[in-house]
Amino acid sequence: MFSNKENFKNEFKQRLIGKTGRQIHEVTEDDIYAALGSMVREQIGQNWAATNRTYLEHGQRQVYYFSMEFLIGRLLGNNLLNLGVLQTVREGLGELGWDLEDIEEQEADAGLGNGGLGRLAACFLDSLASLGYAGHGNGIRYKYGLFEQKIIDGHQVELPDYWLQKGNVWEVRRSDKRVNVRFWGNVEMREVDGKEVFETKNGEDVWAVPYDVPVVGYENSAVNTLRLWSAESAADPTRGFGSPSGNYYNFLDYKRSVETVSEFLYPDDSEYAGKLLRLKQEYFLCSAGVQSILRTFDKLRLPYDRLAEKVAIHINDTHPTLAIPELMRILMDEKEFGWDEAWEIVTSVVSYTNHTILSEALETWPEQMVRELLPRVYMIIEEMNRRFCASLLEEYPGEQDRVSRMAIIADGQVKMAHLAIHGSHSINGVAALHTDILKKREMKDFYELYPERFNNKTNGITHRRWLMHANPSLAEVIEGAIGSDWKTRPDRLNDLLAHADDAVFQDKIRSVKHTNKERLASYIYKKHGVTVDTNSIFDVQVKRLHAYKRQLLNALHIMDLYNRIKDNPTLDLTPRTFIFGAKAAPGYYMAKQIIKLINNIANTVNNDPQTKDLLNVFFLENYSVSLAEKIIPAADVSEQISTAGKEASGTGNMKLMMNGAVTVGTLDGANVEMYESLGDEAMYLFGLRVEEVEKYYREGGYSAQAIYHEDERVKRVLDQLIYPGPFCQYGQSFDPIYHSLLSHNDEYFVLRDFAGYADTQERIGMDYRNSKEWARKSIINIAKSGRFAGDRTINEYATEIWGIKPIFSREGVHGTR
Ligand code: 26W
Repeated sequence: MFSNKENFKNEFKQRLIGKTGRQIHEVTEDDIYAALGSMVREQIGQNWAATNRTYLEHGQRQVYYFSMEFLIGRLLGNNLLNLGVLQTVREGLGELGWDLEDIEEQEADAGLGNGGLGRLAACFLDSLASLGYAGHGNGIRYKYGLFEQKIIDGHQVELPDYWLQKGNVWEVRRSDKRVNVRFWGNVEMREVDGKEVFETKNGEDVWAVPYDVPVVGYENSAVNTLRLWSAESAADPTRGFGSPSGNYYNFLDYKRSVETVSEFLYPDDSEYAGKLLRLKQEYFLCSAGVQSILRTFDKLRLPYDRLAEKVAIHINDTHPTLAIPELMRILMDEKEFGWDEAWEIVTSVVSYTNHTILSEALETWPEQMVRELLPRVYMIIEEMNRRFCASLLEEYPGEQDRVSRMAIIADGQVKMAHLAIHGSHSINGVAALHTDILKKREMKDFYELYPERFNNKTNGITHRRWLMHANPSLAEVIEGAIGSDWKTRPDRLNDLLAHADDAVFQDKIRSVKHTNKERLASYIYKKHGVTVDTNSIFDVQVKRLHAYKRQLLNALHIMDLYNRIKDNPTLDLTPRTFIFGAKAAPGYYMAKQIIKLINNIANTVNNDPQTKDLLNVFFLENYSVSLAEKIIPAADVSEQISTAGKEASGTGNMKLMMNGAVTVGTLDGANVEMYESLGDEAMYLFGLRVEEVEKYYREGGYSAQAIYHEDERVKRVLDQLIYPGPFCQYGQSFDPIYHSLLSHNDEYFVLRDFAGYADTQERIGMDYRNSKEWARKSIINIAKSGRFAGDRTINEYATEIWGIKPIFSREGVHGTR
């Protein structure tokens, strides 16, 4: 089909006409996308079946990555790239008069995630397949992904994201592999041959139906599986579905209520307690995932005490922790294992990654909710807790306090992190600093108990999507300089260092950046009707909106720049375009205020004749994977300015670095490791260090008020938050922001870091003018970014946590058994 351009064109035209019943000059871009997508899907299908067969015959351990989020974005371009047919298709379509990029735009983003954690899961799937590991995803097929964001009068408005509206060419529904998930009910105990046997009666049964999405490896013919579960009613309408009064309308109501389980993704609700439906979703994912893994294992005809040889389950944060008690349940209630043997199996199978230090984001569930919704699972958690606490008392005699701190159930809550740590053989943080903080602070007690379980795996991103696909012109220039080894060995990007001072190469890097900036500018023009100065510095902050990420610090600094220009219209400033992209959780009031503030600032500075040539601000609505792919290649400056100690890792920092942006950042998360590689010559550091932040928290030694009174610039911008300041259009006043900084003493040290940030930004503005030096910094960033490729991370997980080796390689399949 794709063997050469002519074959492709012929086959494609036939399909297009066959599929649409239209003549070639009548087809729409949608038709083209659908026809091309189905062709690619079919091509993948061949290798998919073969991969599954290979894994089964090979008999090696397979990894299942359990995650409530997979923020995949679009697949067409990525699949063409990994299949190695991108060039053929781009040229073929071109000759038929179509632009592949326009066709790609027809695909809806699979936005099944909030942010970093979900995108990490998607990057990991790409690396697993591309490195030839038997590693699959297990998630939920939400009918609605993360909301679509509209900005109306500067405010965020949320709309449902019905991403499946036009269908999804990549998925395959596998009704034959559906499994039953039971909620509610009551547990009955019987004795059989002197053994206690438990069964849940009168529960509500829900079918979990898998939709499989192929995950294509890069030019190695491996195709792994992302299995996404959808909830369907398991009731039989002819049987009154359990109740004698059941009738047709009841049935429809019931069906609808059951299907809400996989209806929508919860936007990060770290600010507010979760809901019953979220708990249902978590169990739904875990129970369906575990059952389906055991079915695959059954094909090997091995005893279950050998499960861990063949299966690894990795849980992405605590959201899928119920996999632990669920596997216990099945081993004990259905496979007749005793507690101790079952426990041994479970802990050898499961490993866990923590992604957050914010204590308000640590999951807990009301004990009663778990007991009612999942009665048998609750019994098992209770027993785990009983045994765990007893063993702790033995280990730490007399230390009742420590035992209560560590308990899995305490104060009427089930603590998911405690359950996850106790039930796993490996616990990892996502950057060196983060893992350190977990060991020393957040999980200190557990680290003392299980030191050997703790380890670090610094995050990484797939260079295939974020460099080769998102920034093809950069990839080409890199290839021109160092060849193409880096495509399969991203650490080889390091070879670019030899070219950092080469004036011709610097020119090429600069010109690629400029082209990307023009591409983004034309997107902004289409969206906002505004022209952007592509010679200005493109300064980018794109990420979830959260107080600790400090978009507010960026915003206050822009206000200050505005003031300085107004005071001195001939101020010697390098023109800058500040670009923001961010979604706020719908119930997160302060985050939404900050979005409104940024939009008001944009309104003021973009329209003031004195500032508009020096200062522009754009808040690009609906930040998503596909928008990131447009913004990131165009960035000159990358804003990574979280309060030290708060950002577990960050991954946007890595994507921007890989695309040649220079970071202004704090020593937080993976920035610390970036700085290790880059030093002061290629990265701009500012702000409090973790130790200083911690000291302030311990000693209450920080006074936001004092800074407000001492620093005139700070005082001025804060006062401008209040009506009738220059950013208070339509009578808007930002009192809540003002008070969070002054009355509530600025929890995230925005004011404390303001001066350092402003000075650093001033230096950046000056340094940017030296275009040779700037290009050099940019090249060093690209060169050193190989360390942050997901391939490195996945190799570490594979050898140090999962104990697996690659099965596929570009040369073929590695030896069996
Ligand atoms: C309980 C519901 C919930 C769901 C999602 C709470 C919090 C979330 C977050 C959005 C989790 C998240 O995305 N964390 C991020 O994970 C990245 C990958 O490891 C890290 O790079 C980021 O620092 C971390 O914030």
